[in-house]
Amino acid sequence: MKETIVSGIRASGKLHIGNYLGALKQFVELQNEGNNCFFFIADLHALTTPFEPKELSQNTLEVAADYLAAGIDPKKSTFFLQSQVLEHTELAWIFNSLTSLGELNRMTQFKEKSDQHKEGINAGLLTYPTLMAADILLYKPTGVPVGDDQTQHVELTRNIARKFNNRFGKTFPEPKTYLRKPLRIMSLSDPTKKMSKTGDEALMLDDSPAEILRKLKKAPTATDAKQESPGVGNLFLILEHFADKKTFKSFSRQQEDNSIKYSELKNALAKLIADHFANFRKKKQQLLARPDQIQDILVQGGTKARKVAQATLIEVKTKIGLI
Ligand code: AQP
Repeated sequence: MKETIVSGIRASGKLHIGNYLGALKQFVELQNEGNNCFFFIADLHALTTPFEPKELSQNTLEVAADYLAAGIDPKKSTFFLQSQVLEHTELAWIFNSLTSLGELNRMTQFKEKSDQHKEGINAGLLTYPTLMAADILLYKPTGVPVGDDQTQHVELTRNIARKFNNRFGKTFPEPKTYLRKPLRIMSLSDPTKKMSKTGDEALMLDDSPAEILRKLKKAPTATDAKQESPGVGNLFLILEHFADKKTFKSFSRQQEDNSIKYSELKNALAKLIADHFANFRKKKQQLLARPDQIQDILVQGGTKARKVAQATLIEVKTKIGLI
């Protein structure tokens, strides 16, 4: 049975391999399986952490090009910019009024991001999950493909849907999280933190082969393979996704018998990642050479998304007595 799928990615910077393996790769698979997909660039969510106007518009173009170069096809998916569909913020306001402060305070992302951006903690960062609930529920999806770090927000979305349905009558489905395999790629420089666009240097999808190798070379490993090392665990996690079974087994065996040379592992991994994204890099360059075309795609996608979003919002407003 075909599913209705919704997901988005913040316009806070170019996408990295964590975004790809945790989210984007699945978006493309779900689209190509023929599901009814809504994918957007969360530019409003990008306002919740420090930003510069010029960088924000450039980041939005970069993320759009990342989506398209990775295989999101605007003929198959509704692909749009969050801020161009005004219903997102309107429904978010309604959901703010149905959500307790306690629930929002419990969100681990709020705690993590407040620690990361101590100078600029704004109310938007706290209410991020109610905007995310609106982003999702406007399209009444059955599934939300997100990485491991976003599952708590999807859980809150389900609670909001349930609360709304109980009080005002059945309106929203309670969408499930699509986690084909829970996955969290960690930072290369500090493998106790997740790889993130706004954190330490991440492996970007359009990094050149030389850049990939340079970044991997700096990743901490262990002096003795028997030693428990989160850095090595992270490299193997990435390897598992880019190497064939034979290569993965060979390095795993070397790790077990303590004969591994981490420089060889890093060289092999750098080549695998660089080869995997060779076509992607070409496509992204071509896309960025025509920003007007990217904008046209987003405007058309926005028009399509709005039709669905408007119908849901009218239903919601009627049920809660706003019309
Ligand atoms: N390290 C990661 N491993 C696996 N999945 C990840 N995702 C993000 N980082 C990892 C997944 O990517 C999707 C898009 O994320 P987002 O930009 O909307 O929000 P985020 O989780 O806050 O992403 P970043 O990269 O950490 O960006 P910044 O630095 O701006 O906060 C989500 O599905 C997420 O789970």
